[in-house]
Amino acid sequence: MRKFQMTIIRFVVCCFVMMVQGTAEAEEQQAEHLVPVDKQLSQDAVQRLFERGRQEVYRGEELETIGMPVGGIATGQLYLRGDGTLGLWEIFNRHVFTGYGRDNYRYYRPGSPVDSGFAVIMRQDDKVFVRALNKDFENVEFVGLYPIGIVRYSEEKLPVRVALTASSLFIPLNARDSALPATLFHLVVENVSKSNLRAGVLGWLENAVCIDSAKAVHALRRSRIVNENKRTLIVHTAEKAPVPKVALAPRPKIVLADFEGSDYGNWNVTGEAFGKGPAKGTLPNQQKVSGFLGKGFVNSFLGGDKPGGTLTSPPFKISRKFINFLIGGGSHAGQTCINLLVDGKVVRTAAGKNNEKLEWYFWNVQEFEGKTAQILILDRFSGGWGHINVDQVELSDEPQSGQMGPLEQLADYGSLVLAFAEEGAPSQNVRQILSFLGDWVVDLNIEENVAWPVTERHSTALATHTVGLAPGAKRSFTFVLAWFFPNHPNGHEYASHFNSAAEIAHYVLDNYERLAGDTAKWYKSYYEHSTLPRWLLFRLHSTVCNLATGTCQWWENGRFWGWEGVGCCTGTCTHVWNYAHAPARLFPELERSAREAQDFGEGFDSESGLVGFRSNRAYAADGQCGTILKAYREHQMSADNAFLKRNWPRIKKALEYSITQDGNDDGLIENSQHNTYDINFEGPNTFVGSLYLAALRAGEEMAKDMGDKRFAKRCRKIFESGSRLSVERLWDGEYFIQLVDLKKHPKHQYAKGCLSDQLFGQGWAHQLGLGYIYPPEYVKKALQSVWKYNWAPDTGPYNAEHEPERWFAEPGEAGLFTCTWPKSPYLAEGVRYRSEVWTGIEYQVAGHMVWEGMVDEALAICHGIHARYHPAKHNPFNEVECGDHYARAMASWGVYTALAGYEYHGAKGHLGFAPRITPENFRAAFTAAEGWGLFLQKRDSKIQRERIDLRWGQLGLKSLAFAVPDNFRSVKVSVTVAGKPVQNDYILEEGRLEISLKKKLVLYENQKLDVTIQQ
Ligand SMILES: [Ca+2]
Ligand SMILES: [Ca+2]
Ligand SMILES: [Ca+2]
Repeated sequence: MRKFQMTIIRFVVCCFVMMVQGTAEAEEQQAEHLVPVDKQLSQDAVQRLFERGRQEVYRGEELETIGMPVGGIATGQLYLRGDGTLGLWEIFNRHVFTGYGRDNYRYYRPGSPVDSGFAVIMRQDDKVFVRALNKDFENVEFVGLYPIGIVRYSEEKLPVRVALTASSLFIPLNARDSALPATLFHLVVENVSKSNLRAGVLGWLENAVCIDSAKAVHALRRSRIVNENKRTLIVHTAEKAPVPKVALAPRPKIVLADFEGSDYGNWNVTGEAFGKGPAKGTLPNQQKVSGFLGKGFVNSFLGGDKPGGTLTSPPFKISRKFINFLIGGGSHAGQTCINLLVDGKVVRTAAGKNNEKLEWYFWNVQEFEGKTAQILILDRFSGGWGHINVDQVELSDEPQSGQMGPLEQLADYGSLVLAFAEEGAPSQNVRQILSFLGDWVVDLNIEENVAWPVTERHSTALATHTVGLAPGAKRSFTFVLAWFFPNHPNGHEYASHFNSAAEIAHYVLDNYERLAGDTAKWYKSYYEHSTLPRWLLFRLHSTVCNLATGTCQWWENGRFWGWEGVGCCTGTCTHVWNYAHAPARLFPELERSAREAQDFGEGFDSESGLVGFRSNRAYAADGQCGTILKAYREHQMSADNAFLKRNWPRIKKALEYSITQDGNDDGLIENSQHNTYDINFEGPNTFVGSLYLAALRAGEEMAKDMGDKRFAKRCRKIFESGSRLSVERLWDGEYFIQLVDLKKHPKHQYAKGCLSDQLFGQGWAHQLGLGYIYPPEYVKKALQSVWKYNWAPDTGPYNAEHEPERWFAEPGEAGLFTCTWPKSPYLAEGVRYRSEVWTGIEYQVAGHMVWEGMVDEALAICHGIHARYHPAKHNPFNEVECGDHYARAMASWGVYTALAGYEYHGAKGHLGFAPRITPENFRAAFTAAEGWGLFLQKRDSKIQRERIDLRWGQLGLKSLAFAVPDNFRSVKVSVTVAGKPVQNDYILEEGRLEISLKKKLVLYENQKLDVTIQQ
């Protein structure tokens, strides 16, 4: 790399004049640019960003938004809410799309469709108190740091204080145990009174097996309380209901309405939206409507979304078990919907799914058979999707749906367990405890074995024995919640090792010390033993939780697969996942499987080398180049060359595809480039261009590793040309622009704009130890310009003038805009999402800034995100874009590795650090291919000490690299493991110390390698 830097100095000099001129011109134009140069960051404010600080404690209203994922990786999505109750419960293999833009960037409390909880039991002086652990407590505090959530409860008049800890098992490099569909709970009860008391815990859980299909299947729910292996478990299952002795043949169906007439007949119409009679198809300005039967149907889009109205059927007798109907249109519950009224009350309701297509839906109405009812179709919404489509309302003995099948194959069929790690109290004690409780959402039962019709909701409770606690004494109670819902369309990885939720709960408790111990070890290494600011550690690790949400799937065949955000959009999209570093560094096997099964597997066109960007046959220029970079990263995160060897022919082919797009080997891609902004860039630019150049460099390195010298040379040549030409043609004096003919391509370009992602590939190159792909002076200047022109301490004024397509930052909040035009007229039809703020881009840019030494700016950007996602406003664990828990946000890990100046190449046994923050005293957790631990550095004027404290697995080492201060001109280096010297050679060049060990060594768990650098 260094040689290359020499060769580029020549054109650095000749372009410098141009840089200076550009700056002067820009200053003049700044006045009109609505992003201020003054970022309103006082020295004090900047200093505070760097302080280790205290852990944030959230209380009161702040608890409302919190939802920390506490299930395993890719096992669904279960939230620990701010008050310690569980929420969301998306563990039943549903497909849920979580919304676009403001639909999900909003203030709300995550709901909870399943009843569950814990209560503390206290007996003192013949008094018994039972208090549920939730927000009704006087003092509730949330101090969760992903993956461990902690909620503390206290009340002045209560003799106890309780701390609830909930977490999934989370052990970097151990994906399988980190992907258990289970949550571990610890409840610590402390006697804070002055006299003895007895305390215990009550836990309860609803049987929610068949949560969605309950309304359609003929089945029973069964709940058992069992004692196994000295543990007590609530085991929830479902089973086929016995077939009635005299099976009734389905009676013929009755069509209540097919809407084929010219008017609504004896249905009553109000308002304008439904018109005088059924629609005959798609209405003016409506997207194409399909799925209705015959020629007519109800469609309230008459006159657009604005009008409202109602359509009410005459009374009819419910004379069948089901009501079937077709429904489409808006998803506004209660506002664009169809309701069933019995005795004037709404007993069933359904809304559309923001889709014009009508689909079958049904209600199980057995409990109302014989009663008189009415159907009410409602349009009470005038905004987007403010209409409803309905057709073919029928009474039938059979539900109409394509989704149903045999019970055992239903998506929500399986088992659900709450296990107490010890033997529980006998049921008569539990009965007594329940008598002290108030009202419960769902009836509690304590029977040892009971079954009931699946349409009814019941919870089951178990209690621990109460134990004596002297004043000041504590006792902890351990529970495991486990679920087993294997019927995902692609299966679940966990289902290849287990057969039921009970098996999973036992596995967790059988291996408790190792699993919980390793989880705690990571948590402590990352959060507690680090010198990094606590707020920053919180933020950078918080996005890792996206792995344990609906965004990610780990299929039964071992393939890791991701949406962009929960429920949208499909296919581990190459260009969105381009930004996500966390999974590859923490669980490299998952990313390797995505490369092999998708990018170089199902999504790979072996004829051309095209990597379909959604496992399809579609090209995205940024995604194609990013795939090469990811492949190199996955190789670096491997302990040997096996991954590279297996995939090299396809990696090379994929890079050749990009070279074909370049067309003339000049290192610039000029043609149409579809990309992550969901549009195509035309002409050369450094967004795709820097990714391309970094990919060529990665290709060169991999080719060398594979002994393919010719290809390495070719990559190098194209790279050097592209690097030179980019500066010659795309440098505008302050930053890199796009060369495009706006007359020919008036839409979706950025031209002379300042794109935040303009150096995306350079940031990647640093992550992979590939050095500079453009001259460093230009890189630094461009990044300073991104800061100057695109980061606003208040996004309000800019967004007031240039409204974003979607709002991910509200006025008053700080943020980095995708693109601005400080030196040329704003392109009103320019690059899509131009005036939006994406956390994934912010982390990408911040991470890169750290590599360039712009640490203040990087931390300010990250703090902007942290402030936007403060729980007073939003769930701090859910950074959204198109959907919740957006994958791009996992770019945060790139900031973390940059702060440590982390460099790693597993196959070569190389590990290096160059802390960019408090290098005189730095500690941070790190991961490698087969092990992880803590890196420590101490520096004074004479000596610098490094320690690699391996805490899990093993680490093969052949070479090390560290940054030393400028005044360390010649040094003496010693390397030891457990006090024993390790033979080595070293060279010091420009502040970088490279140490090569004479023999490869393997560091094992709990071993420490020490390096002393003495000047
Ligand atoms: Ca019809
Ligand atoms: Ca309407
Ligand atoms: Ca070219």
